[in-house]
Amino acid sequence: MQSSYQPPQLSSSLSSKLQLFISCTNLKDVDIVGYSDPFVLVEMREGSEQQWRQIGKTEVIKDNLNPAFQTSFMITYYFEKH
Ligand SMILES: [Ca+2]
Repeated sequence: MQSSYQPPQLSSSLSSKLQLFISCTNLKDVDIVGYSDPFVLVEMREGSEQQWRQIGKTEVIKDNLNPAFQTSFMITYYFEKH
């Protein structure tokens, strides 16, 4: 008798979409007048990739050394690789 069982695809079952939210605390003040105007540049490198790939950039928040950014980023997280 032949089995028709198919093992689940590991690569798809061990990954999940994540929504990243970014905040910072106690940033350095580099503005002469007021406080710094921070933003975050998000880059990712997956698996054997050599180059960092730009995922995106948050908005600029004026005069804030403890910013909580509104912009979020959807990424795929692979559980077996980290
Ligand atoms: Ca400023």
